[in-house]
Amino acid sequence: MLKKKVLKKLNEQINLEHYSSNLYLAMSSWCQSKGLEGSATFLAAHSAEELQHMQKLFAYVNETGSQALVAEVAAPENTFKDLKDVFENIYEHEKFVTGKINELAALTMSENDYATFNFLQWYVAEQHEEEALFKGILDKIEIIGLDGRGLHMVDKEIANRLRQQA
Ligand code: OFO
Repeated sequence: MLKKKVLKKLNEQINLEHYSSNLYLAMSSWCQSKGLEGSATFLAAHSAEELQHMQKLFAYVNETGSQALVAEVAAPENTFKDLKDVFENIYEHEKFVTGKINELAALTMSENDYATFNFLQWYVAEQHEEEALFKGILDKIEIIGLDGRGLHMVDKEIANRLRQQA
């Protein structure tokens, strides 16, 4: 059984991963509406990954004999200024998620819950990878620019990242 404090934070993280999935789905839809198919496909795949992050937490909580909760998920933003705005938002969001994972890891350590601390290491590594991925995309946007054919080139570049990950 998990300690109450740890269980509460894990359930909050479940909700946050669900929100992340919805946010990236909304971004994918926005990209699709702008004809940015590479980015739309990349973001839809990322939305599915976030659902897996949620389900992994869900399964862990239930395995401990505690109850994972399904709660209301806040509505994400659906409108963005441009593709740079989309990826700036993602990068900021992922840094926020990293902070939450770190808080959780620190809590489990102070509560002597080493099993959960160990479980969370997967998320620590994943956050490191994701921050690097999105920072890399933002760097490309900066280098190529979004004017004229730049937007098309960036969209293709983002589609390639998906292929590299597969
Ligand atoms: Fe984007 O890694 Fe989960 O939230």
